[in-house]
Amino acid sequence: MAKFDENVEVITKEETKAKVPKKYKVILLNDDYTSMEFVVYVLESIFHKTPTEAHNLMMSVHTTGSGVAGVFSFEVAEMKVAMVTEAARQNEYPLRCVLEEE
Ligand code: TYC
Repeated sequence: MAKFDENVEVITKEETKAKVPKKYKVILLNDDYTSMEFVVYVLESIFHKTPTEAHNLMMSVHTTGSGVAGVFSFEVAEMKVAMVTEAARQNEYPLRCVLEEE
């Protein structure tokens, strides 16, 4: 609280609450045309999965329709989506992934 003159009082309150940054899921979507090998390659190279993790996650996406490849800050998640999309287009696959707020 600061008193400037007889008539005006300015009350200041410090903003102390640190906001927890939101996290975003990168969700891989199934399709009928992308090869299983390519999806495994994407999960290993872009999402740093082990060969076993990549295989299991790929099969889970294949059977259920979607799966979480990873959880990241918005900037990193956006970059992962761009990298997957670019690699898929280079290889002429329709593979898609999307962001979802956690
Ligand atoms: N369904 C694809 C196939 O049978 C494999 C696949 C798995 C594609 C996961 C996309 O995100 C995906 N070749």
